[in-house]
Amino acid sequence: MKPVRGLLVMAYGTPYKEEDIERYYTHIRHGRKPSEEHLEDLKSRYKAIGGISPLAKMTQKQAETLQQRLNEVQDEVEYKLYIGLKHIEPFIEDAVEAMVKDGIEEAVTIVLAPHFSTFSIKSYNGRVKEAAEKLGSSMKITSVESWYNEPKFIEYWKQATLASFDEMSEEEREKACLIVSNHSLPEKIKQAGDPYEEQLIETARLIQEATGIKHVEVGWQSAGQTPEPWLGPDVQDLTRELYEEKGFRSFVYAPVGFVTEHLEVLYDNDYECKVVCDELGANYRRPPMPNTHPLFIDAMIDAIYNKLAN
Ligand code: FEC
Repeated sequence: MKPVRGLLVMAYGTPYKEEDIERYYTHIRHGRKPSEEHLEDLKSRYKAIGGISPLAKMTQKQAETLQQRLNEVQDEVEYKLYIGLKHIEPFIEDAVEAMVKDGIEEAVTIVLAPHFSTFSIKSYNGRVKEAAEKLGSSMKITSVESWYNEPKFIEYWKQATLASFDEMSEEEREKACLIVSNHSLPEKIKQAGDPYEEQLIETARLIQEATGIKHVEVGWQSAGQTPEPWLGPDVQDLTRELYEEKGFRSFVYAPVGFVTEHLEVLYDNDYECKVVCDELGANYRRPPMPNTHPLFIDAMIDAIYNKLAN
């Protein structure tokens, strides 16, 4: 029998039904209940995308596809899947407990987010380590920290963005700009040497190099509602500026920091950025997210094997 290796796939998590929204939001806010106004605002955003987010189903599908493919491409170990979420059950700690109960001695972990930051990946991995230590487990854990520059990940976005540009007439293409974005984070992360910003800039550079698209800009989206400064420019402000100051008339949005069509893409891009484009009289395009595309799944497999080899 082959040895079993745990595969812990982690993701942000989403409310499963409307009644979950408040406790989910409270968890995101480190246990502080949101104000009635903020809660209503979030509820209305979920309503606008159809009630709940497709994220829960897609996380499950992505994780299962990754496990299946990992068991196809190699014959040395049997990967056993565990899913751990940041803000709703099954929590990261539940997944670690399940691995320990199952007697898993070795595991790899990966977060369904390509860019490293202390706010995101470091906190996911920290929770894994802490949970294992609390349970007195000596499980060997290998954690992938980022995969923003994996060649197959870039290839996915190359094909997806070029398909959007191919839909344009020659004339439209001349005045079109690709906006590559990620979730904004408080600017203070930069003081601590966080590589998050540079990693997004590098993803954008690699996509531009691979596609030859002439006009590529980097933007930030979905910033939180706090008074401190967040990484910018915000994609909506950037769209206006590029329209007014540089004369672009078509925008292709590639929110490469996300991997599926969830609230931040369906609302912040497909609704909010589209509203800005409509107001300006510009064209809005957003290629499909990676979801379970084979290039995307294989990019994560390459990242796992690169990490295991080191
Ligand atoms: O589809 C869905 O239901 C949920 C999608 C969702 C994803 C996601 C990813 C990231 N976030 C990151 C950072 C922050 C910071 C705050 C924050 C707040 C929210 C709120 C919702 C939410 N996030 Fe999120 N995020 C998603 C959803 N996020 C809902 C609360 C309401 C709002 O502000 O819109 C601010 C927290 C605070 O107030 O203290 C910071 C980062 C990612 C990408 C990495 C990852 O997936 O882990 C970074 C998906």
